[in-house]
Amino acid sequence: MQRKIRVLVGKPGLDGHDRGAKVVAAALRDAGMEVIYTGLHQTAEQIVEAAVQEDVDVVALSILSGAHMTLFPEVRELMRERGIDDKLLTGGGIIPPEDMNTLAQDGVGRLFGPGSSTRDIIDYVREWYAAKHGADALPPLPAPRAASELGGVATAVAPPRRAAAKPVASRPRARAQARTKAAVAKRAARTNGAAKRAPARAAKPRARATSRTSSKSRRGTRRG
Ligand code: B12
Repeated sequence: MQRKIRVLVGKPGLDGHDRGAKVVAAALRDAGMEVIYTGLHQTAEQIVEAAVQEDVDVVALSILSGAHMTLFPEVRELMRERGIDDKLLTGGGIIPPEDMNTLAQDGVGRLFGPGSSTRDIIDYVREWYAAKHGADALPPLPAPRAASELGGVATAVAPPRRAAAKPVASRPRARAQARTKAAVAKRAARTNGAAKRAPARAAKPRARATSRTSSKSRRGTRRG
């Protein structure tokens, strides 16, 4: 029978880095999984208790504090004690490859470091689930959601940002830049006129001022 894969994303210890956990939790959810995020500062006991109560298939820890060599074995041991060591224990964070290898020997699944693709994480969890329950038990991946359904959140299926941007003329910053350019041009025209009317001696510095203004306005044009 097909059902959603249930994943507990846990943040054990004093580690306050929650961005990776949230990114991964959202990606797994968007891939059709049922995701429970524990929030920050959980003990290993709290995480395993939640895994038992929520009857999850996967316990996924995010650890960027450097305490992974303590926390993964602790959670693995508690999972054994509670009889849920047939579930997948995986995760990621700042974990050196040699530590990943050591933890793999203790029954911890694949671990993902910085820059890992969420696609790889999704595939890994789905492959583990298919290997345990059979390919027929694997629910299909949901169709990518349209940008409109995501309330403006950019995803791979959202149109490129520039296409969604307001037309240049209606943007307040562009309007302000246009007003500045017009004012500079008006001032330059006035200065030019004065230079023409003024005696030759006064014309020189004004001409320099004019060229400084126009070089500034040229730079402004390039930036804008
Ligand atoms: C942003 C950041 C912060 C932010 C955190 C904001 C937040 N709410 O998350 C702030 C400024 C608060 C911060 C504080 C600190 N930080 Co900091 N921080 C970073 C930084 C620059 C980026 C982390 C990040 O968000 N990356 C983006 C996310 C998307 O990537 P990610 O977390 O790595 O997640 C990916 C993978 O790791 C993996 N993954 C992660 N979690 C999970 C979970 C599962 C289930 C799976 C499958 C995969 C997975 O998949 C993700 C997608 O690719 C890193 C350096 C780095 N380049 O990694 C340092 C870094 C993590 N910080 C570090 C340190 C030391 C600290 C402080 C102790 C500094 C201090 N002295 O105060 C404090 C600790 C704060 C605390 N309470 O814990 C060190 C950790 C060193 C270590 N463990 O050996 C790092 C590595 C910087 C360094 N090079 O020294 N930090």
